[in-house]
Amino acid sequence: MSFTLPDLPYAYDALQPYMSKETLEYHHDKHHQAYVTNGNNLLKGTEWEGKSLEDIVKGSFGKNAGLFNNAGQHFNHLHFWNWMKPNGGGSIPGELEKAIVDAFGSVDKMKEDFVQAGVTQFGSGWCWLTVQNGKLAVTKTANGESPLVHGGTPILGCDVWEHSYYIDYRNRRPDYVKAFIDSLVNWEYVAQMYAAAK
Ligand code: MN3
Repeated sequence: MSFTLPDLPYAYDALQPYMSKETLEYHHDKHHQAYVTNGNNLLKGTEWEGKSLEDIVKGSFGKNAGLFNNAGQHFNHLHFWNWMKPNGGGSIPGELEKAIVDAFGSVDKMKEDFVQAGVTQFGSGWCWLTVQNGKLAVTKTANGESPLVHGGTPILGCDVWEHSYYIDYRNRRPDYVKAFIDSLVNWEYVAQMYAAAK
């Protein structure tokens, strides 16, 4: 299976004022497209040709850095577009909310931990809400890694590479991650991933 770039699930200007049209044009059309193009080139002739994206990501980790970086970022971005929606960040579906309260004590504490993980990820990477050993946890990873290659199943991730926020927030990464968790998250999509992961 080769990688393809899907259209955004909303208009380029639909996430304003939290994420601009210009950011989405660069991030989706240039950055994600590059992972797709480079990933396809690097996949050719490898043992992972014809495998599912998740198998390629897990299989190439630690074995083929070029392929892993591009396939990992393709996986991360496919979900990232769906982890956001216009007028996002509202109420969390009941079963997921209960699991968050069980794991963190409150929704606010989970959000605080999530922002802290994004802010303290040194350099490029992602912060995550992940299912690890049947329980929800907040983690962070560098570059194109995700909980997939650390024994977990990601259900929400925020891209903290500078290309994701520098046009809109400049160096204010904390403001960006806070806006993401408070005003952009598509909790219905997160709840679907949680239901499939637990
Ligand atoms: Mn990105």
